[in-house]
Amino acid sequence: MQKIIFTTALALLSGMALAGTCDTTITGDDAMNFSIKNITVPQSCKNFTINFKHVGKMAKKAMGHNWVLVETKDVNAVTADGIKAGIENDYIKKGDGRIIASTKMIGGGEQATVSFDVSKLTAGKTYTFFCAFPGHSGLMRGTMKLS
Ligand SMILES: [Cu+2]
Repeated sequence: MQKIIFTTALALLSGMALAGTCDTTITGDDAMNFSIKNITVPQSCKNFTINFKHVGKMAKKAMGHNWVLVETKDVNAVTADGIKAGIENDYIKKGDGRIIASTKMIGGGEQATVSFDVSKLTAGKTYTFFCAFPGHSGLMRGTMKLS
């Protein structure tokens, strides 16, 4: 009996460790800060998951945040097209093929999750994640790379 409990505990622990390497949690707040600025994605992951939380109190229309991943060279153009798309489209141009992954726009107290196929990332390229709400991407941005 004890051996079974021990084995189950080990299996749970190793499962948690594996799951932890292919996802990360990032928060955004009312002062336009992302909690992390660099994300490294292990090449061994098939999919990578972003758990995104808005830990502020402000409403989406005043201080909305999303998490958008693009190749770094595309940040400015994707941001500009997103502003034209408006809040009804979460400040993302419909069908924008430059966007690798994005969450919906959320307000204070809300959360959103997105998973993407790691094969979409190329080793040696630099990727940038940012918030597409107008005026936020200057502060709310960070880099992602494949390890
Ligand atoms: Cu934002």
